[in-house]
Amino acid sequence: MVALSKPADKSSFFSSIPSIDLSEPDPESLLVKACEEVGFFKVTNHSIPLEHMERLEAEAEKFFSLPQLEKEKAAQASPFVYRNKSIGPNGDVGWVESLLLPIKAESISQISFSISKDNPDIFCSAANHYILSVKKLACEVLELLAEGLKIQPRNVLSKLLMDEESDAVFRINHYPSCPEHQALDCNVIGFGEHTDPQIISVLRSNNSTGLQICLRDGSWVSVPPDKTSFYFIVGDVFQVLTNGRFRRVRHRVMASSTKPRVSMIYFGAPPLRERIAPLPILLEGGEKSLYKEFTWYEYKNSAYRTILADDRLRQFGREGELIDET
Ligand code: GA4
Repeated sequence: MVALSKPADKSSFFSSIPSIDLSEPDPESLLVKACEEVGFFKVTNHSIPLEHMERLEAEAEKFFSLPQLEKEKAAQASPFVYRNKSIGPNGDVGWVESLLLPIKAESISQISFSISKDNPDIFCSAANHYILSVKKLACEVLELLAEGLKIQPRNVLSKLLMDEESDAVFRINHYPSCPEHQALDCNVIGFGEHTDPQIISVLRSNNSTGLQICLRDGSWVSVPPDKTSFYFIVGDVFQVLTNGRFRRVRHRVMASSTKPRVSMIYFGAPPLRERIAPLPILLEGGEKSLYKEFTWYEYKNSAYRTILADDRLRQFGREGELIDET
């Protein structure tokens, strides 16, 4: 059921993944460079305490350790989506089980009763707390990026996430270890390669390996585990908003034969009605837009008709313009 990849590419940990220390003065230009060159960076010294991350992680682990039937039953009665070894609606599979949660506080409170029967308040408060903090951090980084790009107003990007109607989602992935594959010289795909459709994703995982990103030259590199930091992933819509200046990054997760992985990802998205096109100020020098205009609703709908590895942005490119990639 779960795809096996070719033998591992023996990629070493990528020591030069951009790492941005938010406590240093003027991180803007480093952030812009990271988005332009890699589409991926790590953020350290961000002021979200490790206990807050671990509190939600522990709650999620409790849910994932329930009997399979109970997890499936819980999901039927609730607005969240639980998936086991299946990703999206079009047949993608992976060695992963996930919770996909809407992020409005009312929904979280409703969901908590299904996720944690014994103690819904603990899950509810841990999830709300974590999501609010991560959203705040994402907005802070988007504001620094706007400054680095010299675009006004400073909240031109962050307001899309702050909007009451923002279509952001939150995902918790659990990659069980797969000891039965230890002897084989192949890797088990946890979550197949893809780009995120949204603006920016903020990922945090337990101290486990598995996440890999694809560099401009097509090589895959492993992201070193770091449970205290956040990894930021440039999504398709951010590439459009910057007219290709920032590059979305393909990424994937390999399952481990020894250590289970838990990751929590906030996908920062605009409201469904939002029209997506390059920011006008970035076209002032006479640069042409590389993309046809679309709403986030249109993009999301079309994304849900694709399979994971597809290039979802291609059909929104203007004819004759060279858009991607390596
Ligand atoms: C990738 C990023 C997020 O995990 C996600 C995924 C979504 C899903 O699992 O339901 C998608 C995938 C993601 C991209 C294309 C479509 C939609 C599965 C799939 C085949 C929640 C998202 O927003 O897009």
